[in-house]
Amino acid sequence: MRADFRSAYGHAATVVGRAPGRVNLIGEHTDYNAGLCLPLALPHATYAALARRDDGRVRIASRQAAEPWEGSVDALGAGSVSGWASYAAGVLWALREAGQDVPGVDVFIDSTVPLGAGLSSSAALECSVAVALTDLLGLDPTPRVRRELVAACMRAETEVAGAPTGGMDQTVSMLAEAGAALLIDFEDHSTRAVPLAPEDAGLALLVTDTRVSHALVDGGYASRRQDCEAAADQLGVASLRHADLAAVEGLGDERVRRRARHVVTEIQRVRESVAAIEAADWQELGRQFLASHVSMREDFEISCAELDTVVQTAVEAGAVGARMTGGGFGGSAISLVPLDRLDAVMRAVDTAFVAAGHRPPAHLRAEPSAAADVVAGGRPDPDTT
Ligand code: GAF
Repeated sequence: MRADFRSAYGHAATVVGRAPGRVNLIGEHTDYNAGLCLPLALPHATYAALARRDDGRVRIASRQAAEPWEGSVDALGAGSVSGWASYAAGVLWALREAGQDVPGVDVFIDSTVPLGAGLSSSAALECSVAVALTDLLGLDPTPRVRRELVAACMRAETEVAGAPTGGMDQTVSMLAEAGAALLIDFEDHSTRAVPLAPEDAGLALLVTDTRVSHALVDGGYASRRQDCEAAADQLGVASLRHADLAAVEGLGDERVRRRARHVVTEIQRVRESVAAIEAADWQELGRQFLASHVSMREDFEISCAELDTVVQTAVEAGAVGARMTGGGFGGSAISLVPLDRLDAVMRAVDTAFVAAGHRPPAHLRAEPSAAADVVAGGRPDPDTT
C-alpha cells in the first residue's frame, strides 16, 4: 500500500489509516428514527495512505477505481466532487468546517470491504481518511475526538456525497470493540459494547453478499425516511422512538402505517436481541432475525428476491435464523449458523441462486473486530471467504 502510494505520487506516505466495514446484527432503519441498532465491525477494512502537501491541492486515487480525483482544498463542498472520491474529499471538507486546519493532501485508498455489498464500504472509506488525517494533524484519537470524527464523516456522507443516511455505519466503524457488537442508542448517541461469541456455542455469523447492487443515493432509502418523518408528524412525536404500537396501528395512510410499524417493532427486537445474546439464548436471537426479515419484507418493503432466497434457503439448510442486513434493495444477508452446517448452508444458497438464475453470491464470516485506527503498514493480503 505504501508502495502504491509512492508509485502514484512519487513520494512517501506519512500515515496510513484503517477503518472497518460493518454488518448490522439487527436494528435496521432505526438510526434516523432516534432508535437502537446493534452492528459489529468486520475484519474487512479500508486503508487510506496520506501525505501533506504545501500547495493546497488534494489528490485522491484508489486501487479499486480507475479515475483519480484532483481539486483544491479551498474549493471542497457540496457539489464540488461526485462519485466515490466524494466520500474521501467530503471528510476533508467536514473537518475543515469543524475548525481543523486541513492542508492539501495526497491520498491513496485500498480496501478489502466488498463494494456495494451493504457492508459500509462508504463509511469505511470516510473513517479511514478521518483517522489518518487526525494523525497528520497531531490529534490523539481520544473517545471525544472519535465522536467528532463520526460527526464529520456523517456530514461528508449526507452533505457532500448526498446519501441521506443515519449514522450507524460511521459510529460502529469509529467506536467498535473487538469481540463485541455495539449497541447504539440514537436518542443520545450513547454506545455500549455487547460481548458476542457465538462460536462458544458452536455457531458462526455468516454474511452472504447477493451481489445485487445497492446504492443509498437512490430514492428508495430517502423515501423510507420521508415516510418515517410523516408518521412521526402525524403521531405528534419528535421521532418514531417515542411512538407506541397502538397509536401506529391507528395511522390512516396504509403505507406510512406499515413503515412506522417496522421501525417501532424493530427497536423492540434490538432490545430483545441484546437480552438474548446476554443470556446466550441463540435460538431466541434466530427468532428475532426472522421476525426482522419479515418486517423488512412486508412492512418496510426493502428486501428483494435474492435476499429472500438467502434467508429461506439458509434456514432450510440448518441456520438458526437469518435476515437481510443494511439499507436493503440488495446487498447482504446475515445468518446465524451451526459451525457444522456452515458448508451445507453456503452450498445450499449457491445452488438456490443457480436454480433461480441469480448471479453467484459471495460468503464471508463475520467476526467482531476493532474500530478504525492508524496502522504501520497497509492492507494485508486479501481477506478470503
Ligand atoms: C445504511 C445507512 F447508511 C445506515 O445509516 C442505516 O440507516 C442502514 O442503512 C439501515 O439500517 O447502512
